[in-house]
Amino acid sequence: EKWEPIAEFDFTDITYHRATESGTVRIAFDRPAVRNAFRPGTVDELYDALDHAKRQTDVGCVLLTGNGPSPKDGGWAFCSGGDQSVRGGSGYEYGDSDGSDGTEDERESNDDDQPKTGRLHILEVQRLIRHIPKPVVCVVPGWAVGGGHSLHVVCDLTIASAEHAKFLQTDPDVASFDGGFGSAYLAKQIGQKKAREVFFLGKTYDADEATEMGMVNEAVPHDELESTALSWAETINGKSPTAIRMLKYGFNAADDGMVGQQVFAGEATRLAYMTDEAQEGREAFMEGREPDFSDVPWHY
Ligand code: 1HA
Repeated sequence: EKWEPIAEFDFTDITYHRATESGTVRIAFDRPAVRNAFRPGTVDELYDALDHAKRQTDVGCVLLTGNGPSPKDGGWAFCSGGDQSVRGGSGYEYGDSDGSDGTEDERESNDDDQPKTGRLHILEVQRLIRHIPKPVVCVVPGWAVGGGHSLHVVCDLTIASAEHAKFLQTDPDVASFDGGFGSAYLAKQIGQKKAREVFFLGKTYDADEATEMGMVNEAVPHDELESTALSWAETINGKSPTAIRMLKYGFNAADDGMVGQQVFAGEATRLAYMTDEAQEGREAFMEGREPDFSDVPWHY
């Protein structure tokens, strides 16, 4: 078996595995009967898994995918975005995976007189994918729709099933809109006209078209999707972790403005702390003397 479950979590809406032979984790939406739509609890689980993956210093790559096929009709999906069946007047409502209406606390938060706390924290997940110090590869076995499409956009790489992957933006159909990475960053990938077409016309694109457009790296036969993704991850895991991390943040920096600079600079500080120069600065302070940087070269 190539994967083993990460036991410390008791997830209901996602699965979380670690590869037995490499520093790769696989996070998958696990609601195939609804094309892997996410509800608030799904998104919270996804956040927790990604945050855990972030902290594993022996993990270099995250695969983000959707389990399938659907037990109902055999259809495949990466993710169909926000679960429309739990979308209420002011947000998305929490509920249990068994279809019941949730715990007492959750029900309370869904009371019509109460402010809804059942919000989809999907934009926080997008930011985590963006800032996690390792590549996130989106593995698309079927539909990538709405907020699911936006998730694939924000991932570092996308690999898609040649037979089953389909890319579609329905945001304006359901009166939702991702005015951030899902649209503006998509335009950086495929150009302004094409990105506006994706959102304004809501056409469905297959894996070859999406590859041609530049938002998918490669379309591969469905049977080879997971093994190819794993081999990409293994390739990444063989590279210099520092170089990969600095490159990811370098690619992000210009588009992420001051936050992009901050994230990049945080890594530069980490590297700088490892120098003799930084040791001298700290030691001088601790010893109550002036720092002596006279031996430090002004590199060119
Ligand atoms: O963009 C955002 C956000 C942006 C910024 C900030 C927050 C955001 C939060 C959310 C979102 C969004 O994601 S908005 C976009 C929400 N998603 C959609 O509008 C997609 C709705 N689904 C579809 O268009 C289609 O179902 C499909 C293209 C994904 C698949 O079509 P297909 O293959 O014909 O299957 P279908 O029969 O439609 O679906 C299979 C089952 O899955 C159906 O249930 P069943 O009749 O078997 O009981 C269907 O209702 C269910 N399903 C599919 N997608 C969703 C869903 N149920 C709930 N929510 C869904 N998203």
